[in-house]
Amino acid sequence: MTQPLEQTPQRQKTLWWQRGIIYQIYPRSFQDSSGDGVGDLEGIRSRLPYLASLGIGAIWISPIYPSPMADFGYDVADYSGIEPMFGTFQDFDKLLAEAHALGLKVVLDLVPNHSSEMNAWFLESRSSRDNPKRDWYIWKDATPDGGPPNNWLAWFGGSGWEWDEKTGQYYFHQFLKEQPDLNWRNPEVRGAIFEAMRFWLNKGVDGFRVDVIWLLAKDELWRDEPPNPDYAKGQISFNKLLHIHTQNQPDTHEYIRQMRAVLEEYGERMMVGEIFTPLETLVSYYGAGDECHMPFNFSLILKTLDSYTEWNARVIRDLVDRYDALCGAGWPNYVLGNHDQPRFKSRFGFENARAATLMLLTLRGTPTFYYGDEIGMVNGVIPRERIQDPFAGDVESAGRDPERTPMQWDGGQNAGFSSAEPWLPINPDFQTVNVAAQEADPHSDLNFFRALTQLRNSSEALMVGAYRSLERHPDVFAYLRGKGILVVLNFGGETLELDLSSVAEKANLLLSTRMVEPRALDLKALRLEPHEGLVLSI
Ligand code: ISL
Repeated sequence: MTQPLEQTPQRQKTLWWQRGIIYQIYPRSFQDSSGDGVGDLEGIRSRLPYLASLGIGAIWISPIYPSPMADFGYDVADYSGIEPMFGTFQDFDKLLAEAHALGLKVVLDLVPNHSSEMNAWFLESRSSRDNPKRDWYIWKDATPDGGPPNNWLAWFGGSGWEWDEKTGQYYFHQFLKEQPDLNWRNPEVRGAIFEAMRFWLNKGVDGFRVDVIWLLAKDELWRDEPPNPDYAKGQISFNKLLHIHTQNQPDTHEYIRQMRAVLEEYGERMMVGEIFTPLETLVSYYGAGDECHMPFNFSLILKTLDSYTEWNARVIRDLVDRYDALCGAGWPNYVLGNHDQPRFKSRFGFENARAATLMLLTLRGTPTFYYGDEIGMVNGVIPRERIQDPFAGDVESAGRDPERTPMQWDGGQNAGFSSAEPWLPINPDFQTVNVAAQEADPHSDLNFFRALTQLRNSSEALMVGAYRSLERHPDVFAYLRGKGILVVLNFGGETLELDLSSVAEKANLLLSTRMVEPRALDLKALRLEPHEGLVLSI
């Protein structure tokens, strides 16, 4: 089991994924080099110097495998290939080598719960009932009245069962019908996924972000799921049931241990699992230090699967306190945004974005940061006729497209993302919110982000020091990191004066969200401007 860091004898024992910031790249939207309006590997490679300048430790790239793109890559047609739209193996190898030369780790997305319906495995499986791969997916007979075998639903709407005319059975899919679930109870399936992992690990990738890892095992008795008594109109239809037979099944932990064992063959590699479950259950995915290195902690985004966490000092302090304690010997982590969730600047309010960034990078644990958030990108505006996300149908909105708009590199044509019309519209704010404009402004969001990562990377206390929150003003979240760092965040719109002299008399300001000059401050009367965040040394 991983030791709490304070107890590890030498600090160099901490690993890259504990010290470094993970930066998520949605490859379709980062940089297009081929002129088709969709981002690609060569585009990412061309932006490596920018990525290195951010002070991050690793990039996680959303799926780049061959895919019909029903769910934009989360429908994998070949686990050991590269989607031609994204490039070639040569492009990938070059990207990996150059990233490593710049000191950046590369984490790939692994989607083991389901494949694409166009995956050769599924094509075989659906070809006949006696095909050797029939049992690689989940096939069931209809009920006597011809209905699906049980009431299980798909996340993106409707029944989770799809009738296959040719072979006269239903197959199960937790997402789109184009994404059939693999049968993880079949050891051949597990072996095939482990082989795919080894394929990429042999190439030198540093780890995997594992898609919906908590859904791998399904109830062996295929029991109906009970209705959700708290279901309210307006929620996605998937929430009509309580998913007690398709989520968090005990056997999933065994499958994760087997995946972890594959990673252990390669030394210092990392697996971060995508899991949406209350914190008490979430931490069970550390296992005994033999499951996920990190189960993603989405609590700064979601309160429940249907409601967002508010930007409220008490709410956030309580959840950080609870989570930090629950982690025990497991290494914590925090996420503010990803390709499935509205941009945090839009969620928390524009005025709070810097304080939120400062918090993410100063809490104890690995931060995962979403591309574009460092320049303050907000939810994009998607006209109805340009909606791409298949999930949008069920939620009656643009679904997840607003957080997937192209990276804003400059104020020129298509924001420097592509020479062609981009697959999703560029945000209307791109002329002011872009990398080139912000490079030139020492007080920009981009340069604030760099100052923050620089500070974090130079401070043992910020990277690995213990966390302890302080009880103070209702609008303030303040905490100590290690022995010498104090972080104070004003969540409200009022100027405040705090007496923090019980912590120390004097402090040195290291960084403020307002980017004022570093200076000595008196903690007996510490002034905080509205929405301001401070990192202080004491
Ligand atoms: O996006 C969501 C709601 O905003 C989630 O319900 C999401 O679908 C779910 O968390 C699973 O996400 C992952 O698997 C999906 C894929 O569409 C997502 O992009 C991926 O992050 C199926 O592979």
